[in-house]
Amino acid sequence: MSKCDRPLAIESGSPAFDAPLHVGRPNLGDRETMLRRVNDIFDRRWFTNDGPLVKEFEARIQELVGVKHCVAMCNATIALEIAIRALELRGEVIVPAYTFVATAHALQWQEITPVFADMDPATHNISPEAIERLITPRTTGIIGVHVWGRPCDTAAIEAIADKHKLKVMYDAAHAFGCSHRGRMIGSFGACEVFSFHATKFINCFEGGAVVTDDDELAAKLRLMRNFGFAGVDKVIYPGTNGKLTEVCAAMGLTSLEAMEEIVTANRRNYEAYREGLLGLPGISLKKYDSSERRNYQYIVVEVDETTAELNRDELVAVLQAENVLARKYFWPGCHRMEPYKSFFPNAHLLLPQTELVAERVVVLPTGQAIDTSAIEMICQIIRQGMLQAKAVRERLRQA
Ligand code: T4K
Repeated sequence: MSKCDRPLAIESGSPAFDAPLHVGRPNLGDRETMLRRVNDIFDRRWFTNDGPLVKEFEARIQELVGVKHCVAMCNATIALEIAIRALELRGEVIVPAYTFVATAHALQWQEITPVFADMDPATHNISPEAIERLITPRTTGIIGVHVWGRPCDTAAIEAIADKHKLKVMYDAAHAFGCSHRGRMIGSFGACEVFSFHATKFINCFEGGAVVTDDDELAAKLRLMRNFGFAGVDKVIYPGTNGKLTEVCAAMGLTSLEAMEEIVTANRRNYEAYREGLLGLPGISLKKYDSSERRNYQYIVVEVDETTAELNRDELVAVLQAENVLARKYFWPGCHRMEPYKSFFPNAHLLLPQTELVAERVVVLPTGQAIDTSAIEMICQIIRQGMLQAKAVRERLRQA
């Protein structure tokens, strides 16, 4: 049977893939090198608290990003919280509604109100015009998010911040290894935060970092990451425990050594999806600007229900039946999650583009764990789903 003749799993119950294809399957560096590093950690009996591998990891990131300081942390959420506190943000801070909920929670966790701004639908990033409309006397800062690794309009955001005397930091969880106007992301604003979670392009199992060129801020971040200790028995600041462990740093270093291979695999996958989805009405793959450095970490497709045969949710159902665990990031938007939904029940009225895009986006599997033949199959399933839209809809109605 050719691929085209194969019945869709949503109809036949027999999925195209035996094992689930995840969006965030972790990438791996060289296994032997990692195991050697873990053995060395055991020999040294130095497991955490600013160990030699954490220091090496920080130095590598400083060099790659071109910043003076990298303060490694246990994950990006804690890194955001610490950075927000170190910058002394309070009152209201403007953030995009279209982001992973951690961006908003990092503020709310310390009783700062996240004020949700709408996006530019072309980039999915926070709209500078929307930011300006939301500034009040309580606003102290702006957190831009480089969604999918595509840079925010940093020049416009920073001009607004200068005009209103606000602080700017960026959530760069998706943007490690990416550049903007020839400069690496990580070097914009007062500081930027990377995520090295298992599902990220470069991973530490769990990990994050704040990067900055500001010596004073970096010193404060280091203190806050380690309970405020400025030496044995000497606490000079309220702090928390945001430390990265040695085994996580070992994973990060090993992952960094494989960075070029991972980018190559991601780019190969992106090109395969581009080819496979070409010409499908209502289906558009978000493009990467290859004149800048990109990590190609996310395969983001928009389904325009006015021209596509199936809407996004119907397409996701077709894919999931085939064991392709496509995701609807960042549906329904932070403003429609708790506690924000209860705090601001009418927020959606100010977020028309976020509302539209959040209903259209589907993120597809990529990374080292997937090959181009699997991608061809995924694209074929999408094509076939669209061709057999009537039958698919009927089946979903019955389910
Ligand atoms: N800011 C932004 C803009 C972010 O996107 C994120 C995180 C953060 C801040 C906070 O960073 P961290 O504090 O996490 O460092 C995932 C990730 O957990 C999350 O890190 C990420 N963004 C977000 C976009 O995606 P979920 O809700 O999709 O679930 P998760 O992690 O359970 O699984 C994702 C997929 O990966 C699943 O299909 C299963 C698969 N998977 C997952 C893990 C952990 C694997 O195959 N192996 C694994 O080890 O959040």
